[in-house]
Amino acid sequence: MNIYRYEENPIITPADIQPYHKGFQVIGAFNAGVAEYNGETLLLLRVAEQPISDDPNKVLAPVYNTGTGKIDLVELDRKDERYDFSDPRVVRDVTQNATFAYLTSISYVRIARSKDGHRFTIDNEPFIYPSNEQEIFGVEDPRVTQIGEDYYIYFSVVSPKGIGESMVSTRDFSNVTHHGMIFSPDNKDVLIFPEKIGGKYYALHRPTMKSIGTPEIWIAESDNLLYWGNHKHLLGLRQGMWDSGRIGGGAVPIKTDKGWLELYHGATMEHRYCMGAVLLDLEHPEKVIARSAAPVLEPEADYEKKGFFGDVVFSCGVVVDGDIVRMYYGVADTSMACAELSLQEILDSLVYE
Ligand code: MAN
Repeated sequence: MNIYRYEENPIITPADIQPYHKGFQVIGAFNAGVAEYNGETLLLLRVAEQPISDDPNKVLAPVYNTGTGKIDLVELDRKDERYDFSDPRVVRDVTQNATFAYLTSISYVRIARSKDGHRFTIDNEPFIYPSNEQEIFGVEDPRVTQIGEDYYIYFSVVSPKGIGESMVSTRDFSNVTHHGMIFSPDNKDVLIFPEKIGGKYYALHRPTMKSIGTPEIWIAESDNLLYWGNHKHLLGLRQGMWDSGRIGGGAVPIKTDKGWLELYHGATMEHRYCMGAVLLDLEHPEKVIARSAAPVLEPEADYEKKGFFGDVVFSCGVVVDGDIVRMYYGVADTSMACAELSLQEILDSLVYE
């Protein structure tokens, strides 16, 4: 597979972004949703900000306060045995089956705009910011589906009640309508298809089971994009392969004459995240036709291997221009990169079921 990684990668780094919160540092600008609007490529960046702690023994966990609209800091002692601090992303509660007690940063969505797809100017203000009880630990990993003039943006919302997916819509990336939670916890990686199929909207989603089952991709249908039903399991993990630990949808499905091409992420149990592809039937997207044996893109470059959480390439959106797939992707939970791939080469690399 020919992969052209941009020479200027990473194209956006935390250093390019002014913190929105006083006393915080930007530790991540990654996992951006992608939209084409008004002749520009928009990256809906997940910006992660972390409170600066001057005491190395203390972790300051940021929590959005729905009353004041500000971020409160919860002070945690690294020696406190009730908590596990080993994962840089989260603080786990050892007494509660290692569930997340806090996140170590808070994420929101900020827009970066570009005319050439290479050089981006970043908005000063957040675009989607926590606003309710379900979002007090932040909003993450947005994806954008354009249907006609409307852009539907959906993202993970994180709170002590779990991680679900909420949706907003906009026509101008300025005025936003909130539609609430469309997939209840625990669920992530929703991808809405860009058109109706057989009179229904379709979405991929990724429930995370706590009792039985593993984090795999499901498909659901809807009449109105808000209420989703007829859920079916679509794609599973594969033991011993690059997608053996967890999988989830990545970019909005691409319509080709061979079927819907979905670029999805897969990780091993050791949390090495790669991108791969699956081809779904054009008229019956719940049918898998073919799938990548090897990843389409895997962490190889230094900026993909090293960072806040290394060995991660994670795409939430692409721009398709003829045969060229411009894949924007988060690297090491830190920055944004871009690579160009050939649509035909991706299709040719798939193994038919
Ligand atoms: C995982 C990672 C983090 C994220 C949390 C909550 O640990 O994807 O980046 O903040 O889940 O969604």
